[in-house]
Amino acid sequence: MQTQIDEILAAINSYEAQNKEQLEGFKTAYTGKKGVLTELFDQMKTLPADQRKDFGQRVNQLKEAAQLKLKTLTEQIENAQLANVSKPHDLTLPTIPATYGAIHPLTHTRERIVQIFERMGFNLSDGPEVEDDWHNFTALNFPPNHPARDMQDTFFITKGTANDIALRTHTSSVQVRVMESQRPPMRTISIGRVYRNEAISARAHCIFHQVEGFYIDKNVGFKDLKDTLYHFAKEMFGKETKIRLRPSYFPFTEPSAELDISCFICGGKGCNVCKYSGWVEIGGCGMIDPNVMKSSNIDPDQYTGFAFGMGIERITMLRYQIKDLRLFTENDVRFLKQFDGTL
Ligand code: 2NL
Repeated sequence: MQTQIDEILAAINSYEAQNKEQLEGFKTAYTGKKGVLTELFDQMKTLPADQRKDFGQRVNQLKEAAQLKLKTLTEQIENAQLANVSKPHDLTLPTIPATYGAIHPLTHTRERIVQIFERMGFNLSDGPEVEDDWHNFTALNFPPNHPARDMQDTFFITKGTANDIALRTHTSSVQVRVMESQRPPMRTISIGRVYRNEAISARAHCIFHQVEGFYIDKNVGFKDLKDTLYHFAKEMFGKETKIRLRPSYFPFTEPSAELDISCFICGGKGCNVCKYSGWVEIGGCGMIDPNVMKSSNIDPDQYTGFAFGMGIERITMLRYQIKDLRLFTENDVRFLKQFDGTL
């Protein structure tokens, strides 16, 4: 019995631990629940009473030795780790690459649009996203019973008053504010978030972005509209781009047209982006309706103007061949990381 305890004591005293695993090994072998010490204490209970006291004392000495050893080993390993951390930096190691954010693709498109129109002499206007009925509908020649004024299409904040408050459904409301507060000649664009009461899908969203612009002066004609949009299309989508205007209807312009560009993916030959038509729609345009001019106290007999509107998401989806609108608002880094970090 004595030799057995001496042997264990010798083993404890000579135990060496270089790492945490070996430290754990010590605990398992000696101080742990299933370790030698527990075993010896169990053995003690089976001894005749006259031997128990002596045995117990020795096992207790062994326990103290084991605990002291455990403390020493723990300290040794902790110190070794600290020493490791405070080692001088290895200057030959490659640096950790810096991770930069990326410009959101919608921001990228917006900045490019602003740049193109600013170079043509347009300035940038801004206005509220929470808008009144006058600026969002009435001043733009929307009749009182137009479907866009329906709760189904518009997020109203107050409804049933003389001048309802709603989230703007297009950026034309900003254009109205410019027409009211400035005098021709005026060339301006407004860009921003607009809201429609729509179910979210790959092709529709309740929040999206538009750019709208107008040019009002004496003798502004449809040719000026065409030239401006043609120049924009070439700058935005490449020199070879062609435009096409298809007759359409908007309450605020007369005549009105849809704006198509030749498909820059297939060059007009037909592909699944243009649905084999060779053309893709990017917005609408027209000559500003005389009623709209009158609402802002601009004399339609003296001045004429063109106006246009385009979807930023639509243009961005074409530029990068993005197939699902929801990607723009989900902020999944796997999507965002694919775009340039710079403008
Ligand atoms: C589209 C159509 C359009 C306008 C927007 C406008 C603004 C004023 C007066 C007249 Cl102040 N018009 N904006 C004109 C024609 C079309 O947008 O499809 N947008 C995505």
